[in-house]
Amino acid sequence: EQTIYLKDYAPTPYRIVSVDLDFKILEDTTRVRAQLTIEPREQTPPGTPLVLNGDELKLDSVAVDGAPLVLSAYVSDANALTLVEPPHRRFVLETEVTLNPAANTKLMGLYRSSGTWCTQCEPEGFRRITYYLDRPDVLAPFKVRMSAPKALAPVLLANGNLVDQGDLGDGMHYAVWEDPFLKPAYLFALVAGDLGSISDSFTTMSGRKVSLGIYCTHGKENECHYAMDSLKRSMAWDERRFGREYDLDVFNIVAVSDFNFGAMENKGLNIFNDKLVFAQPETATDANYHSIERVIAHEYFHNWTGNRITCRDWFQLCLKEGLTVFRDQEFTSDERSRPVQRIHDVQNLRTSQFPEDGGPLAHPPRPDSFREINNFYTTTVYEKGAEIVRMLATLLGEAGFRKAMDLYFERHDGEATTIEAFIKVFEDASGRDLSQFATWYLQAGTPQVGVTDSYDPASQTYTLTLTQKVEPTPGEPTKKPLLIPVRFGLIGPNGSPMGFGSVSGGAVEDDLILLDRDSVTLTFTGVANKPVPSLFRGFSAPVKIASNLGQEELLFLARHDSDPFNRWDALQTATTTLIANAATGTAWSGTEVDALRQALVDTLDNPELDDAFKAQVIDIPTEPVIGRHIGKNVDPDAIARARADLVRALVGPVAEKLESIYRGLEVTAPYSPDARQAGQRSLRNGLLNLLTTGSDRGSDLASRQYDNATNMTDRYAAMAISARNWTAGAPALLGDFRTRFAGDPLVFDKWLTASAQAPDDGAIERMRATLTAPDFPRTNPNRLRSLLGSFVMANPVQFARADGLGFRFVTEAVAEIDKVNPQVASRILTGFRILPTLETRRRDVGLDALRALKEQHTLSRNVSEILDRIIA
Ligand code: HT7
Ligand code: ZN
Repeated sequence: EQTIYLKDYAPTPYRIVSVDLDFKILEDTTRVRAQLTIEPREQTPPGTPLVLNGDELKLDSVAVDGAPLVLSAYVSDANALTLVEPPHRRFVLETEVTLNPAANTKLMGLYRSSGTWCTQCEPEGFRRITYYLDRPDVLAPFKVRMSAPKALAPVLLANGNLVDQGDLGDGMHYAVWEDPFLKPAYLFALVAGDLGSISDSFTTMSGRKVSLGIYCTHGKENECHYAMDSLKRSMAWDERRFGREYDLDVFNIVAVSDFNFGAMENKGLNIFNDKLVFAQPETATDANYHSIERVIAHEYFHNWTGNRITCRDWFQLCLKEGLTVFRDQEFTSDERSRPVQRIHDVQNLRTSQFPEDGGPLAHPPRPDSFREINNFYTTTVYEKGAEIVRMLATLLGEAGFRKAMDLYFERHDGEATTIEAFIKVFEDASGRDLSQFATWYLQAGTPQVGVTDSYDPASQTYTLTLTQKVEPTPGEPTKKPLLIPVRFGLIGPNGSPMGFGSVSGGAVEDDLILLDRDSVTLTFTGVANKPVPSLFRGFSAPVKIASNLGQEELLFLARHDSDPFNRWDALQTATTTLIANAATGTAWSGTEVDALRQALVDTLDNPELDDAFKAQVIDIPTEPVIGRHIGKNVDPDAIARARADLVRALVGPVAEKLESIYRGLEVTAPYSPDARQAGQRSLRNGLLNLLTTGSDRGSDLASRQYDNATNMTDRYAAMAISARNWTAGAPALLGDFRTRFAGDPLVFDKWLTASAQAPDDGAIERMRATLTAPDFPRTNPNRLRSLLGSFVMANPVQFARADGLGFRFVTEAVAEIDKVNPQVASRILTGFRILPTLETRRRDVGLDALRALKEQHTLSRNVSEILDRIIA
């Protein structure tokens, strides 16, 4: 199978000047006529063949400038159309193909979701619609005419502005959409269906009125208002924070139920997974509202970072995704609480990106080769990519960062560009040399930063040594040192910030240490007492910190650090260390547990902290996080036992107090998804979680909360907590939830997730029965991900069973799913990346399951690539 290399990049020999598409949508087939105005580039020699991409296409006709081509003038198959010797001038290529959208279960290209025709073209779906130069550096204006039976598709949408529409007789009607902005084919979109909608408008900063629409299945209109509100807030924020104004007269969003990803930023016509649009208190949780707000913002922000300025090739994916994730994180921080959002984002990074970066699927944010680009929409490209942009913002400061972003928009608007060009903008705007910094994009692996320090009271000198090391990753045996920004502070014995006279031995800019070598030793003079260092404030770099701090100092930081992130992190580190040590044979002492308990109770009692922050502090690290901390020879059963034991030891003496705080936190006001109310619920549910794992009180409390809940946040929490702790009440709650919400697919997903995350020995049988039930929707990505994705990522006890049952259950399911939807199958398979961290027995049975998958099935490129990288 072919590997594609960044080093082979070359522009196309032909340009596409404009695109005219005509879709005739009928019940069973769709005919696509494409008229592409094409010309050779100046340097293209006459006689250079023109090769257009296709994927599962069948050509009905082909003509150049209106004249059908003779057979010897072209070669066509499902994957390409080649004009052997195209005219050496501007010409119009006209092709016709016929598609069967209902049979398209891969959900790439044109497909049907619950009867609605819709498209997904990123990254290589447009070639499943028509023959084209399907790559992001081919930019063209698109005009789209579509006709369809009015009864089946009264709504006809595409990118840009609506320029014509009307009746055609015979029950058919048509619409013509024109997008004046040059765009790559991956941003093309079309929707045709019988849909309801809500509408609104937004007046931009220059006074233009933009019509906003959200389209959905009839009856769901009422559940779209939070998405609409999020959209308007996103539009206003991008103007305020980045000076970016929306550019078309229309912005439409369509919610569909079959979708491979979260959402897609097609120009002027975003298409969304319906789970990221629909929200009402009875069926959506606070976490769902939070995700809707974030993803609506993310896709909207792509209009500038992705659409107006796009990627030259797919190796540059991080250029749009990392930057846009950074922008959506900043949006949420401004709209809600900055420290809470930061903790949330770092937790996500540590739970999903660090394992990727430390395992067989590690790759640089800007990879230099791939077999299947769909496998590179990863947490490294997205979340680590966002961290890299955040470090640029840290290095340049707020004003410097904004100046650089302004220059980026000014210099590259309308272009398909690269990571190098992005870095250059930051260099030019700041006058800094960022060549070493650029290594973050080019090298895989999470740096480990070591810390040692000493204090000399006689000379009042404090010495701090920071080291960095990145373990080898696949294909990268040696690593270069990175430029790591370390935001820091020194804290004195009374808990107040400490000043110092001078610092030497390395680059320090205000409260920022630039760790740019394998080892940097800084000497601080004029330090009156031995300080406790607070390093990586706000998580200033995506690294693992091998802290030299003992439990006492960590608890000191938890109490005194002025940086909320580090206060939270100190307690997480203290807790993780105790559990990890216990799981590997070193028991904790009573004093350690008492001190940790006191720190948690003090946090809960502190009236100055908000509830959402407190909820994060009392959230005990999950088994996968502790497994990563241990790193090798991991025994998930031992971790689960140690974790539960520690929670019992922590909760036991204060269970009554925790229960009374829990009771006092009940929200009595009508439900609102705002950050304050959601924070209160998250603290209350965090306490329920502690009480359920750590005492006998939880099971009944959870069952009562479930019965009395007036919103999905509380009901789901009660069920999921019961399931995760497999309480006596868990089976009954799971049973009730399933029947109570039967018929609501998005709520069914919640049941699937809770059921898949339960660690009981019946989990696999329960999942197998669900998956093989005749009415299980086997082609719907949300259902499959809720069941299998949750299982592989969050249930190590059952997935990584020593008897191999969990691994085999997943590989057998993957083999079946792969026949229907390779993207979904390969993503589930990435769960096997934990194998190298497991104890030998478990690793071996996991590898056996993967080898059987490889030997017994014909697999897609998507699945083969992931499989080979894990087995290698
Ligand atoms: N840019 C999009 C990424 C994407 C995608 C979306 C839907 C289906 C398949 C997809 N493959 C890649 C989403 C985003 O990052 O905003
Ligand atoms: Zn994106």
